[in-house]
Amino acid sequence: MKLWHSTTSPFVRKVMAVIKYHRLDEQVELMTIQSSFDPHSPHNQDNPLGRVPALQLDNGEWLYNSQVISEYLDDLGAKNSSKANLLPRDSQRWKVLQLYALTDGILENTLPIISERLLRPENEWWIARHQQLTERNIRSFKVLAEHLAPFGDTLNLGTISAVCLIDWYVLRGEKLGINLNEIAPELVQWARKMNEKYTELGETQPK
Ligand SMILES: N[C@@H](CCC(=O)N[C@@H](CS)C(=O)NCC(=O)O)C(=O)O
Repeated sequence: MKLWHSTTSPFVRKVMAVIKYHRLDEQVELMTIQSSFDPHSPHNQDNPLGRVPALQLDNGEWLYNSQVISEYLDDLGAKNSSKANLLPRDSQRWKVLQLYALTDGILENTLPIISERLLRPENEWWIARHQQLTERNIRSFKVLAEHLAPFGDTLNLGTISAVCLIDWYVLRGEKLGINLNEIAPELVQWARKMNEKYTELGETQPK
């Protein structure tokens, strides 16, 4: 299999954590790009959506979207090893998917902000929209903390997604004009503990 990959993307990191958890490293060749926003970046030839991650299966088919790819690899890994699924099959499944939906929603709310702040001059930023999205994100971080609490330090696709989101927010905090340590210090602390406890997370931290 081949994976369009970037070292900073929280979506890619989630997939990488699944790969490491199921020890699929040797089955997936990483193709690392410099900028997912670059229209000339080679991943655009394989993913019409222009996004990373994208995974090519051994039969040549492509999978787009980090959640679809993560679930595919989680199924594959669980079938070939004795490790439990990261997306549970029991009633916990919906709670884990809800965590994923919250983290994905915050990231999708943030992408239009970060792309402008990284790539456009300040006088072209749509400030009112950034404020609206940021307010939604701040509300959502509080709800995320409530939803995370019952999981403690367990590892699943939802808690992995949350760690990837939180660390990415800390990495990009200055550009975003948001200090997550002020808004949700308990989340930053929780992510730090998760990174220490699980090599899948510690080894995939954004650089
Ligand atoms: N919902 C998608 C989002 C993927 C995504 O937006 N990735 C970013 C990198 S962090 C990207 O490729 N952005 C390119 C662009 O927006 O042009 C997923 O879960 O895979």
